[in-house]
Amino acid sequence: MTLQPRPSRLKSALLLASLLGLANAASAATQVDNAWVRATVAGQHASGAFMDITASSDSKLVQVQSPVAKNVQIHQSSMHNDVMSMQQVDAVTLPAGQKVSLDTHGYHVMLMELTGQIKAGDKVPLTLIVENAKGEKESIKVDAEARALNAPDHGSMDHGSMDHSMMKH
Ligand SMILES: [Cu+2]
Repeated sequence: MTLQPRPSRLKSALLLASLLGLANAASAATQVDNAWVRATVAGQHASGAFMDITASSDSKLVQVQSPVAKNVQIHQSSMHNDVMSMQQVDAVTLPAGQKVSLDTHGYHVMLMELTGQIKAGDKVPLTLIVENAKGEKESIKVDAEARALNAPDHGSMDHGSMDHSMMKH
């Protein structure tokens, strides 16, 4: 059978490619855990994404992309005289080996101009662009689970109860 070598060579090439892919994933410089997105109600145009990010070397989160939103920004919430506000930031600093939480109190990923409703249980694809101190960029893909508005795992300040449409972005 003279045809034998070609498919088997192709197969081993594919196997090699997948092994290399796994090796790349295992050595990824930045780890993302507990990614979730707040589910929305019909007609809501914005939502937040939250996660824990740990970079292996001094880095910064410079951009986030998602197919569910036409405009994705990185925001920082702050309290001034009991008034909550948030503003866009260029990047989030990720010190080497230190877990940085994007949560409902500080930094978060703002998904704006949503293309549709995000329902609890949906998997929302996010691509994080992280830049290290050498200026090298790494993109990390995560599937964030959408959780209901009343998800109980955050503190007294409920980001979800705030009406983003009334906030100055
Ligand atoms: Cu925001």
